[in-house]
Amino acid sequence: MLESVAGRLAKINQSHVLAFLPSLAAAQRDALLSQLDGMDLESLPELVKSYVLSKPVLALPADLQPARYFALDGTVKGGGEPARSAGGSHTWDREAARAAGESLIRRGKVAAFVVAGGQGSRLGFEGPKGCYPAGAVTNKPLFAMFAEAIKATGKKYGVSVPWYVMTSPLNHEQTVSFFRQHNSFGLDPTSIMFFQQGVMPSLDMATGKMLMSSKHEVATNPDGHGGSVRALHVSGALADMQRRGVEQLSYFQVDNPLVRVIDPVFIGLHVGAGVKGEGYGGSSGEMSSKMVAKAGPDEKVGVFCLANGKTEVIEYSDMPKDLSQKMDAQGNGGGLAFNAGSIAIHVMSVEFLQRLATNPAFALPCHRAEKKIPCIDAAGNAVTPTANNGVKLEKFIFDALAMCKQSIVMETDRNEEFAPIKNATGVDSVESSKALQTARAARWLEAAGVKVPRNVDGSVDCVLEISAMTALEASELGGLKVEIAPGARVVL
Ligand code: UD2
Repeated sequence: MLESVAGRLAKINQSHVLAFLPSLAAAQRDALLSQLDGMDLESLPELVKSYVLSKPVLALPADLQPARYFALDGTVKGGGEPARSAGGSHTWDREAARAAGESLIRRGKVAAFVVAGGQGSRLGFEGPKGCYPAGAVTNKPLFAMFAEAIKATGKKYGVSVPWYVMTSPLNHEQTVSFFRQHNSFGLDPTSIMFFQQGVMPSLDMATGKMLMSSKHEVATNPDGHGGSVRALHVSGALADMQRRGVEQLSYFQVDNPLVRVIDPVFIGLHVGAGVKGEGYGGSSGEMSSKMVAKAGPDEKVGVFCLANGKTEVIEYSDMPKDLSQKMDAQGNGGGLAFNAGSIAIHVMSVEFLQRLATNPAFALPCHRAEKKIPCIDAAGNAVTPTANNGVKLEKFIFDALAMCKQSIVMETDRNEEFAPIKNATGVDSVESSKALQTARAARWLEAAGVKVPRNVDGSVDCVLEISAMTALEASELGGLKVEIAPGARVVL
Protein backbone atom coordinates (compact mmCIF):
# COMPACT_ATOMS: atom_id res chain seq x y z
CA MET A 1 0.00 0.00 0.00
CA LEU A 2 2.92 2.35 0.76
CA GLU A 3 3.98 2.59 -2.84
CA SER A 4 0.55 3.40 -4.19
CA VAL A 5 -0.26 5.93 -1.44
CA ALA A 6 3.15 7.59 -1.79
CA GLY A 7 2.68 7.82 -5.56
CA ARG A 8 -0.77 9.35 -5.24
CA LEU A 9 0.47 11.87 -2.67
CA ALA A 10 3.45 12.86 -4.80
CA LYS A 11 1.13 13.59 -7.72
CA ILE A 12 -0.87 16.07 -5.67
CA ASN A 13 2.13 17.56 -3.89
CA GLN A 14 1.06 16.44 -0.41
CA SER A 15 3.89 14.02 0.45
CA HIS A 16 4.62 15.87 3.72
CA VAL A 17 2.06 13.67 5.48
CA LEU A 18 4.47 10.74 5.21
CA ALA A 19 7.35 12.67 6.77
CA PHE A 20 7.19 10.80 10.09
CA LEU A 21 6.57 7.37 8.57
CA PRO A 22 10.04 5.94 9.26
CA SER A 23 9.74 6.75 12.98
CA LEU A 24 6.29 5.17 13.43
CA ALA A 25 5.49 1.83 15.05
CA ALA A 26 3.97 -0.71 12.65
CA ALA A 27 0.38 -0.23 13.85
CA GLN A 28 0.58 3.56 13.52
CA ARG A 29 2.16 3.27 10.11
CA ASP A 30 -0.67 1.00 8.95
CA ALA A 31 -3.26 3.33 10.43
CA LEU A 32 -1.86 6.34 8.56
CA LEU A 33 -1.54 4.48 5.28
CA SER A 34 -5.03 3.09 5.43
CA GLN A 35 -6.45 6.50 6.37
CA LEU A 36 -4.76 8.00 3.30
CA ASP A 37 -5.68 5.07 1.09
CA GLY A 38 -9.37 5.67 1.85
CA MET A 39 -9.26 9.36 0.92
CA ASP A 40 -10.28 10.86 -2.37
CA LEU A 41 -6.84 12.41 -2.78
CA GLU A 42 -7.27 13.03 -6.49
CA SER A 43 -9.96 15.67 -5.96
CA LEU A 44 -7.85 17.64 -3.46
CA PRO A 45 -5.87 19.92 -5.83
CA GLU A 46 -9.06 21.35 -7.32
CA LEU A 47 -10.59 21.87 -3.86
CA VAL A 48 -7.41 23.52 -2.57
CA LYS A 49 -7.33 25.82 -5.57
CA SER A 50 -11.02 26.80 -5.40
CA TYR A 51 -11.65 26.94 -1.66
CA VAL A 52 -8.37 27.39 0.19
CA LEU A 53 -5.93 29.37 -1.94
CA SER A 54 -8.76 31.53 -3.18
CA LYS A 55 -11.91 32.45 -1.30
CA PRO A 56 -14.91 31.54 -3.40
CA VAL A 57 -17.21 34.50 -3.94
CA LEU A 58 -20.83 33.46 -4.12
CA ALA A 59 -22.24 34.79 -7.37
CA LEU A 60 -25.83 35.65 -6.57
CA PRO A 61 -28.21 34.95 -9.42
CA ALA A 62 -29.44 38.13 -11.13
CA ASP A 63 -33.08 37.09 -10.76
CA LEU A 64 -32.83 36.31 -7.04
CA GLN A 65 -36.11 36.86 -5.21
CA PRO A 66 -37.69 35.72 -1.96
CA ALA A 67 -38.90 32.12 -2.06
CA ARG A 68 -42.57 31.35 -2.35
CA TYR A 69 -43.96 29.63 0.72
CA PHE A 70 -47.11 28.07 2.07
CA ALA A 71 -47.85 30.46 4.90
CA LEU A 72 -49.31 29.79 8.33
CA ASP A 73 -52.43 31.79 7.49
CA GLY A 74 -53.29 29.37 4.67
CA THR A 75 -52.17 31.64 1.82
CA VAL A 76 -49.16 31.34 -0.46
CA LYS A 77 -46.67 34.19 -0.08
CA GLY A 78 -43.33 35.36 -1.36
CA GLY A 79 -41.83 35.56 -4.83
CA GLY A 80 -42.41 33.62 -8.03
CA GLU A 81 -44.83 34.25 -10.82
CA PRO A 82 -47.86 32.12 -9.94
CA ALA A 83 -48.38 33.55 -6.48
CA ARG A 84 -47.54 37.11 -7.48
CA SER A 85 -49.79 37.20 -10.55
CA ALA A 86 -52.73 36.28 -8.38
CA GLY A 87 -51.76 38.95 -5.84
CA GLY A 88 -50.72 36.33 -3.33
CA SER A 89 -54.33 35.26 -2.93
CA HIS A 90 -53.78 31.52 -3.39
CA THR A 91 -54.68 29.32 -0.47
CA TRP A 92 -53.78 25.85 0.70
CA ASP A 93 -55.70 23.34 2.75
CA ARG A 94 -53.97 22.32 5.99
CA GLU A 95 -56.44 19.58 6.82
CA ALA A 96 -56.14 17.92 3.40
CA ALA A 97 -52.35 17.99 3.80
CA ARG A 98 -52.63 16.53 7.29
CA ALA A 99 -54.87 13.68 6.10
CA ALA A 100 -52.43 12.72 3.36
CA GLY A 101 -49.46 12.89 5.72
CA GLU A 102 -51.24 10.81 8.36
CA SER A 103 -52.10 8.19 5.78
CA LEU A 104 -48.43 7.86 4.81
CA ILE A 105 -47.33 7.61 8.45
CA ARG A 106 -50.02 5.04 9.23
CA ARG A 107 -48.89 2.92 6.29
CA GLY A 108 -45.28 2.91 7.53
CA LYS A 109 -44.01 5.05 4.67
CA VAL A 110 -42.25 7.65 6.84
CA ALA A 111 -39.02 7.43 8.86
CA ALA A 112 -37.16 9.93 11.05
CA PHE A 113 -33.64 11.08 10.23
CA VAL A 114 -31.45 13.12 12.55
CA VAL A 115 -28.09 14.56 11.49
CA ALA A 116 -25.91 14.29 14.57
CA GLY A 117 -22.38 14.14 13.21
CA GLY A 118 -21.38 17.76 13.87
CA GLN A 119 -18.68 18.89 16.26
CA GLY A 120 -20.83 21.22 18.37
CA SER A 121 -17.76 23.29 19.13
CA ARG A 122 -19.75 26.46 19.89
CA LEU A 123 -21.53 24.75 22.80
CA GLY A 124 -18.31 23.60 24.42
CA PHE A 125 -19.87 20.27 25.39
CA GLU A 126 -17.67 17.19 25.54
CA GLY A 127 -19.52 14.44 23.74
CA PRO A 128 -22.22 14.09 21.10
CA LYS A 129 -24.63 17.02 21.12
CA GLY A 130 -27.60 14.65 21.25
CA CYS A 131 -26.49 13.66 24.77
CA TYR A 132 -26.80 17.26 25.95
CA PRO A 133 -29.23 17.71 28.89
CA ALA A 134 -31.96 19.79 27.30
CA GLY A 135 -35.36 19.16 28.92
CA ALA A 136 -36.57 22.32 30.69
CA VAL A 137 -37.32 20.49 33.95
CA THR A 138 -35.97 16.95 33.58
CA ASN A 139 -32.71 17.83 31.83
CA LYS A 140 -33.52 14.94 29.55
CA PRO A 141 -30.97 14.55 26.74
CA LEU A 142 -31.94 15.71 23.25
CA PHE A 143 -31.86 12.14 21.93
CA ALA A 144 -34.40 11.11 24.59
CA MET A 145 -36.75 13.90 23.54
CA PHE A 146 -36.62 12.83 19.90
CA ALA A 147 -37.06 9.18 20.90
CA GLU A 148 -40.23 10.07 22.81
CA ALA A 149 -41.61 11.91 19.77
CA ILE A 150 -40.88 8.88 17.59
CA LYS A 151 -42.46 6.52 20.09
CA ALA A 152 -45.53 8.74 20.49
CA THR A 153 -45.95 9.01 16.72
CA GLY A 154 -45.71 5.23 16.39
CA LYS A 155 -48.28 4.76 19.14
CA LYS A 156 -50.67 7.31 17.67
CA TYR A 157 -50.62 5.78 14.21
CA GLY A 158 -50.12 2.13 15.12
CA VAL A 159 -46.74 1.69 13.44
CA SER A 160 -43.08 1.40 14.29
CA VAL A 161 -41.34 4.49 12.91
CA PRO A 162 -37.74 3.69 11.89
CA TRP A 163 -35.10 6.16 13.04
CA TYR A 164 -31.86 6.79 11.15
CA VAL A 165 -29.13 8.52 13.15
CA MET A 166 -26.16 9.96 11.29
CA THR A 167 -23.01 10.23 13.38
CA SER A 168 -19.41 10.92 12.42
CA PRO A 169 -16.13 9.24 13.34
CA LEU A 170 -15.85 11.92 16.06
CA ASN A 171 -18.85 10.71 18.01
CA HIS A 172 -20.10 7.39 16.61
CA GLU A 173 -18.99 5.08 19.42
CA GLN A 174 -20.14 7.48 22.11
CA THR A 175 -23.52 7.93 20.46
CA VAL A 176 -24.15 4.22 20.04
CA SER A 177 -23.11 3.45 23.61
CA PHE A 178 -25.29 6.30 24.95
CA PHE A 179 -28.32 4.70 23.27
CA ARG A 180 -27.27 1.30 24.66
CA GLN A 181 -26.89 2.67 28.20
CA HIS A 182 -30.39 4.13 27.97
CA ASN A 183 -31.99 1.02 26.47
CA SER A 184 -32.63 2.91 23.25
CA PHE A 185 -34.92 5.21 25.24
CA GLY A 186 -37.65 2.61 25.13
CA LEU A 187 -37.60 2.19 21.35
CA ASP A 188 -37.12 -1.14 19.62
CA PRO A 189 -33.36 -1.16 18.90
CA THR A 190 -33.96 -2.91 15.59
CA SER A 191 -35.86 0.17 14.40
CA ILE A 192 -32.81 2.42 14.95
CA MET A 193 -29.94 2.48 12.49
CA PHE A 194 -26.74 4.40 13.18
CA PHE A 195 -24.38 5.19 10.35
CA GLN A 196 -21.34 7.41 9.97
CA GLN A 197 -20.87 10.27 7.58
CA GLY A 198 -17.61 10.77 5.73
CA VAL A 199 -14.75 13.14 6.56
CA MET A 200 -12.61 15.59 4.63
CA PRO A 201 -8.98 16.40 5.38
CA SER A 202 -8.59 19.73 7.22
CA LEU A 203 -6.29 22.01 5.26
CA ASP A 204 -3.70 24.60 6.14
CA MET A 205 -5.21 27.99 5.40
CA ALA A 206 -2.06 29.49 3.90
CA THR A 207 -0.79 26.58 1.81
CA GLY A 208 -3.66 24.15 1.30
CA LYS A 209 -1.52 21.32 2.70
CA MET A 210 -3.26 18.63 4.74
CA LEU A 211 -2.85 19.26 8.47
CA MET A 212 -1.67 16.40 10.69
CA SER A 213 -3.36 15.88 14.05
CA SER A 214 -0.47 13.60 15.08
CA LYS A 215 2.49 11.97 13.39
CA HIS A 216 0.28 9.11 12.29
CA GLU A 217 -3.01 10.83 11.53
CA VAL A 218 -4.23 13.44 9.10
CA ALA A 219 -6.54 15.99 10.75
CA THR A 220 -10.04 15.57 9.39
CA ASN A 221 -13.48 17.06 9.85
CA PRO A 222 -16.94 15.65 9.15
CA ASP A 223 -17.95 16.47 5.57
CA GLY A 224 -21.05 18.48 6.53
CA HIS A 225 -24.68 17.36 6.70
CA GLY A 226 -24.62 17.33 2.91
CA GLY A 227 -22.41 14.26 3.33
CA SER A 228 -25.56 12.47 4.41
CA VAL A 229 -26.65 11.76 0.83
CA ARG A 230 -23.61 9.61 0.15
CA ALA A 231 -23.51 8.20 3.68
CA LEU A 232 -27.15 7.10 3.53
CA HIS A 233 -26.31 5.15 0.41
CA VAL A 234 -22.95 3.59 1.26
CA SER A 235 -24.06 2.61 4.77
CA GLY A 236 -27.00 0.64 3.39
CA ALA A 237 -29.52 2.95 5.10
CA LEU A 238 -31.34 3.68 1.83
CA ALA A 239 -31.50 -0.02 1.05
CA ASP A 240 -32.83 -0.63 4.57
CA MET A 241 -35.57 1.96 3.95
CA GLN A 242 -36.52 0.30 0.71
CA ARG A 243 -36.74 -3.08 2.46
CA ARG A 244 -39.03 -1.57 5.07
CA GLY A 245 -41.17 0.21 2.49
CA VAL A 246 -40.17 3.70 3.71
CA GLU A 247 -40.77 6.34 1.05
CA GLN A 248 -40.22 9.64 2.86
CA LEU A 249 -37.59 10.75 5.34
CA SER A 250 -38.25 13.44 7.93
CA TYR A 251 -34.90 15.25 8.34
CA PHE A 252 -33.98 17.34 11.38
CA GLN A 253 -30.96 18.63 13.30
CA VAL A 254 -29.83 17.35 16.64
CA ASP A 255 -29.95 20.73 18.39
CA ASN A 256 -33.66 21.61 18.38
CA PRO A 257 -35.72 20.04 21.21
CA LEU A 258 -38.97 21.59 19.92
CA VAL A 259 -38.78 20.03 16.46
CA ARG A 260 -41.93 18.22 15.32
CA VAL A 261 -40.01 15.07 14.47
CA ILE A 262 -42.71 13.69 12.17
CA ASP A 263 -45.17 16.36 11.02
CA PRO A 264 -48.18 15.00 9.11
CA VAL A 265 -49.15 18.40 7.66
CA PHE A 266 -45.66 19.02 6.28
CA ILE A 267 -45.37 15.49 4.91
CA GLY A 268 -48.77 15.77 3.23
CA LEU A 269 -47.97 19.13 1.65
CA HIS A 270 -44.63 17.74 0.54
CA VAL A 271 -46.33 14.94 -1.41
CA GLY A 272 -48.62 17.44 -3.09
CA ALA A 273 -51.78 17.26 -0.94
CA GLY A 274 -53.69 20.37 0.08
CA VAL A 275 -52.35 22.48 -2.78
CA LYS A 276 -55.27 24.34 -4.36
CA GLY A 277 -55.54 25.70 -7.87
CA GLU A 278 -53.40 25.57 -10.95
CA GLY A 279 -49.99 27.05 -11.54
CA TYR A 280 -48.89 26.87 -7.94
CA GLY A 281 -45.62 25.20 -8.40
CA GLY A 282 -46.59 22.51 -5.88
CA SER A 283 -44.08 19.97 -4.67
CA SER A 284 -42.48 17.22 -6.70
CA GLY A 285 -42.37 15.20 -3.50
CA GLU A 286 -38.57 15.07 -3.64
CA MET A 287 -37.33 17.56 -1.03
CA SER A 288 -39.29 20.19 0.89
CA SER A 289 -38.39 22.57 3.68
CA LYS A 290 -39.84 24.38 6.66
CA MET A 291 -39.27 28.07 7.27
CA VAL A 292 -39.93 30.58 10.03
CA ALA A 293 -40.20 34.32 9.60
CA LYS A 294 -36.74 35.60 10.52
CA ALA A 295 -36.40 37.14 13.98
CA GLY A 296 -34.40 39.99 12.43
CA PRO A 297 -31.98 40.69 9.59
CA ASP A 298 -29.00 39.27 11.50
CA GLU A 299 -30.48 35.99 12.68
CA LYS A 300 -28.05 33.16 11.93
CA VAL A 301 -30.27 31.10 9.68
CA GLY A 302 -30.09 30.46 5.95
CA VAL A 303 -32.73 32.16 3.80
CA PHE A 304 -34.98 30.53 1.22
CA CYS A 305 -34.77 32.30 -2.11
CA LEU A 306 -35.98 31.69 -5.61
CA ALA A 307 -33.54 31.78 -8.52
CA ASN A 308 -34.00 30.47 -12.05
CA GLY A 309 -37.38 29.13 -10.95
CA LYS A 310 -35.78 26.97 -8.23
CA THR A 311 -35.94 27.21 -4.46
CA GLU A 312 -32.55 27.53 -2.83
CA VAL A 313 -31.04 28.43 0.53
CA ILE A 314 -28.46 31.15 0.87
CA GLU A 315 -26.57 30.57 4.10
CA TYR A 316 -26.49 33.50 6.53
CA SER A 317 -22.77 33.94 6.13
CA ASP A 318 -23.18 34.29 2.34
CA MET A 319 -26.16 36.65 2.37
CA PRO A 320 -25.19 40.22 1.40
CA LYS A 321 -26.18 42.74 4.10
CA ASP A 322 -28.25 44.88 1.76
CA LEU A 323 -30.41 41.89 0.86
CA SER A 324 -30.82 40.62 4.41
CA GLN A 325 -31.88 44.12 5.50
CA LYS A 326 -34.11 44.87 2.51
CA MET A 327 -37.72 45.55 3.48
CA ASP A 328 -40.73 44.47 1.52
CA ALA A 329 -43.81 46.64 1.49
CA GLN A 330 -46.22 44.05 0.12
CA GLY A 331 -45.49 40.33 -0.12
CA ASN A 332 -44.50 39.68 3.47
CA GLY A 333 -46.70 42.12 5.30
CA GLY A 334 -44.13 44.89 5.38
CA GLY A 335 -41.40 42.82 7.06
CA LEU A 336 -38.07 41.73 5.66
CA ALA A 337 -38.18 41.01 1.95
CA PHE A 338 -36.03 37.90 2.43
CA ASN A 339 -37.79 36.71 5.58
CA ALA A 340 -38.00 32.94 5.00
CA GLY A 341 -35.49 31.63 7.54
CA SER A 342 -34.40 28.00 7.27
CA ILE A 343 -34.65 25.97 10.47
CA ALA A 344 -33.11 22.98 8.73
CA ILE A 345 -36.16 20.75 8.69
CA HIS A 346 -36.84 18.89 5.46
CA VAL A 347 -38.72 15.96 4.05
CA MET A 348 -36.86 14.03 1.37
CA SER A 349 -38.03 11.09 -0.67
CA VAL A 350 -36.01 7.90 -0.60
CA GLU A 351 -36.27 7.77 -4.38
CA PHE A 352 -34.75 11.25 -4.71
CA LEU A 353 -31.87 10.41 -2.39
CA GLN A 354 -31.26 7.15 -4.22
CA ARG A 355 -31.25 8.96 -7.56
CA LEU A 356 -28.67 11.47 -6.31
CA ALA A 357 -26.45 9.00 -4.48
CA THR A 358 -26.22 6.57 -7.38
CA ASN A 359 -25.51 9.23 -10.00
CA PRO A 360 -21.73 9.21 -10.63
CA ALA A 361 -21.91 12.90 -11.55
CA PHE A 362 -23.63 13.87 -8.27
CA ALA A 363 -21.69 16.28 -6.11
CA LEU A 364 -22.80 19.00 -3.74
CA PRO A 365 -20.65 22.11 -3.72
CA CYS A 366 -18.20 22.65 -0.85
CA HIS A 367 -18.38 25.49 1.63
CA ARG A 368 -15.30 26.93 3.28
CA ALA A 369 -15.07 27.52 7.03
CA GLU A 370 -11.97 29.04 8.62
CA LYS A 371 -11.20 27.43 11.99
CA LYS A 372 -8.59 27.01 14.69
CA ILE A 373 -7.41 23.47 14.08
CA PRO A 374 -5.01 21.85 16.56
CA CYS A 375 -2.23 20.09 14.66
CA ILE A 376 1.49 19.32 14.66
CA ASP A 377 4.15 21.37 12.92
CA ALA A 378 6.85 20.13 10.54
CA ALA A 379 9.04 19.16 13.50
CA GLY A 380 6.21 17.11 15.03
CA ASN A 381 5.47 19.55 17.86
CA ALA A 382 1.86 20.10 18.93
CA VAL A 383 0.35 23.44 17.87
CA THR A 384 -2.69 24.92 19.59
CA PRO A 385 -3.60 27.85 17.36
CA THR A 386 -4.96 31.08 18.80
CA ALA A 387 -6.08 32.36 15.41
CA ASN A 388 -7.67 30.57 12.47
CA ASN A 389 -5.01 28.41 10.82
CA GLY A 390 -7.08 25.98 8.83
CA VAL A 391 -9.92 25.51 6.40
CA LYS A 392 -12.64 22.93 6.80
CA LEU A 393 -14.64 21.99 3.77
CA GLU A 394 -18.25 20.98 4.25
CA LYS A 395 -21.25 20.15 2.10
CA PHE A 396 -24.72 21.41 2.96
CA ILE A 397 -27.85 19.31 2.46
CA PHE A 398 -29.92 22.27 1.33
CA ASP A 399 -27.78 22.56 -1.81
CA ALA A 400 -29.64 19.44 -2.95
CA LEU A 401 -32.78 21.59 -3.34
CA ALA A 402 -31.41 22.76 -6.68
CA MET A 403 -31.51 19.12 -7.83
CA CYS A 404 -35.26 18.76 -7.24
CA LYS A 405 -37.70 19.12 -10.06
CA GLN A 406 -39.79 21.36 -7.84
CA SER A 407 -39.57 22.05 -4.14
CA ILE A 408 -41.91 23.71 -1.67
CA VAL A 409 -41.39 25.66 1.55
CA MET A 410 -43.91 25.55 4.40
CA GLU A 411 -44.06 28.18 7.11
CA THR A 412 -44.16 27.12 10.74
CA ASP A 413 -44.44 29.14 13.95
CA ARG A 414 -41.00 29.64 15.50
CA ASN A 415 -42.53 29.61 18.98
CA GLU A 416 -43.93 26.17 18.31
CA GLU A 417 -40.99 24.55 16.67
CA PHE A 418 -37.66 26.29 17.05
CA ALA A 419 -35.59 26.43 20.24
CA PRO A 420 -32.08 25.49 19.13
CA ILE A 421 -29.22 24.89 21.54
CA LYS A 422 -26.07 26.13 19.86
CA ASN A 423 -24.21 28.32 22.32
CA ALA A 424 -23.19 27.96 25.96
CA THR A 425 -24.89 31.23 26.91
CA GLY A 426 -27.08 33.97 25.43
CA VAL A 427 -28.84 33.63 22.08
CA ASP A 428 -29.67 30.03 21.08
CA SER A 429 -28.37 28.66 24.37
CA VAL A 430 -29.74 25.99 26.67
CA GLU A 431 -31.17 28.77 28.82
CA SER A 432 -33.06 30.40 25.95
CA SER A 433 -34.17 26.97 24.72
CA LYS A 434 -35.57 26.01 28.12
CA ALA A 435 -37.45 29.31 28.33
CA LEU A 436 -38.94 28.67 24.89
CA GLN A 437 -39.89 25.11 25.90
CA THR A 438 -41.70 26.49 28.95
CA ALA A 439 -43.41 29.20 26.91
CA ARG A 440 -44.73 26.67 24.41
CA ALA A 441 -45.92 24.33 27.14
CA ALA A 442 -47.71 27.25 28.82
CA ARG A 443 -49.55 28.12 25.60
CA TRP A 444 -50.58 24.49 25.06
CA LEU A 445 -51.82 24.18 28.64
CA GLU A 446 -53.76 27.44 28.50
CA ALA A 447 -55.36 26.37 25.24
CA ALA A 448 -56.46 23.22 27.09
CA GLY A 449 -58.04 25.34 29.84
CA VAL A 450 -55.28 24.97 32.45
CA LYS A 451 -54.39 28.05 34.49
CA VAL A 452 -50.70 28.84 34.15
CA PRO A 453 -49.21 31.30 36.67
CA ARG A 454 -47.82 34.37 34.96
CA ASN A 455 -45.93 37.41 36.22
CA VAL A 456 -47.37 40.91 35.83
CA ASP A 457 -45.36 41.38 32.64
CA GLY A 458 -47.04 38.28 31.18
CA SER A 459 -44.01 36.01 31.44
CA VAL A 460 -44.57 32.47 32.72
CA ASP A 461 -43.97 32.09 36.49
CA CYS A 462 -43.05 28.39 36.52
CA VAL A 463 -40.95 25.91 34.56
CA LEU A 464 -42.84 23.49 32.33
CA GLU A 465 -41.96 20.47 30.26
CA ILE A 466 -44.43 18.43 28.25
CA SER A 467 -43.15 15.09 27.00
CA ALA A 468 -44.08 14.13 23.45
CA MET A 469 -45.53 10.99 25.05
CA THR A 470 -48.14 13.26 26.68
CA ALA A 471 -48.86 15.38 23.62
CA LEU A 472 -47.32 15.80 20.18
CA GLU A 473 -49.34 18.96 19.64
CA ALA A 474 -51.57 21.31 21.63
CA SER A 475 -54.83 19.67 20.55
CA GLU A 476 -53.82 16.41 22.28
CA LEU A 477 -53.87 18.02 25.73
CA GLY A 478 -57.65 18.43 26.01
CA GLY A 479 -59.33 17.40 29.27
CA LEU A 480 -56.18 17.73 31.34
CA LYS A 481 -56.78 18.50 35.04
CA VAL A 482 -53.68 19.97 36.65
CA GLU A 483 -52.97 22.75 39.13
CA ILE A 484 -49.76 24.69 38.76
CA ALA A 485 -48.44 26.79 41.65
CA PRO A 486 -46.37 29.92 41.03
CA GLY A 487 -42.69 29.01 40.73
CA ALA A 488 -43.46 25.28 40.32
CA ARG A 489 -41.47 22.93 38.13
CA VAL A 490 -43.91 20.68 36.32
CA VAL A 491 -43.38 17.74 34.00
CA LEU A 492 -46.31 16.33 32.07
C1 UD2 B 1 -27.74 25.52 10.63
C2 UD2 B 1 -28.03 26.02 9.23
C3 UD2 B 1 -28.70 27.39 9.29
C4 UD2 B 1 -29.97 27.29 10.08
C5 UD2 B 1 -29.66 26.75 11.47
C6 UD2 B 1 -30.95 26.50 12.23
C7 UD2 B 1 -26.20 25.02 8.02
C8 UD2 B 1 -24.94 25.21 7.29
N1 UD2 B 1 -26.76 26.10 8.52
O1 UD2 B 1 -26.77 26.40 11.17
O2 UD2 B 1 -29.01 27.86 7.99
O3 UD2 B 1 -30.89 26.46 9.40
O4 UD2 B 1 -28.94 25.50 11.42
O5 UD2 B 1 -30.70 25.97 13.48
O6 UD2 B 1 -26.72 23.94 8.12
N2 UD2 B 1 -24.00 18.24 11.21
C9 UD2 B 1 -23.65 16.96 10.90
N3 UD2 B 1 -22.48 16.76 10.25
C10 UD2 B 1 -21.64 17.77 9.91
C11 UD2 B 1 -22.00 19.09 10.25
C12 UD2 B 1 -23.18 19.29 10.91
O7 UD2 B 1 -24.38 16.00 11.19
O8 UD2 B 1 -20.61 17.51 9.31
C13 UD2 B 1 -25.26 18.47 11.92
C14 UD2 B 1 -25.05 18.92 13.35
O9 UD2 B 1 -24.88 17.81 14.19
C15 UD2 B 1 -26.34 19.68 13.59
C16 UD2 B 1 -26.64 20.29 12.23
O10 UD2 B 1 -25.95 19.52 11.28
O11 UD2 B 1 -27.40 18.80 13.89
C17 UD2 B 1 -26.34 21.79 12.13
O12 UD2 B 1 -25.01 22.04 12.12
P1 UD2 B 1 -24.38 23.43 12.54
O13 UD2 B 1 -24.50 23.60 14.00
O14 UD2 B 1 -23.04 23.48 11.94
O15 UD2 B 1 -25.29 24.50 11.78
P2 UD2 B 1 -25.65 25.99 12.21
O16 UD2 B 1 -26.22 26.01 13.55
O17 UD2 B 1 -24.51 26.90 11.95
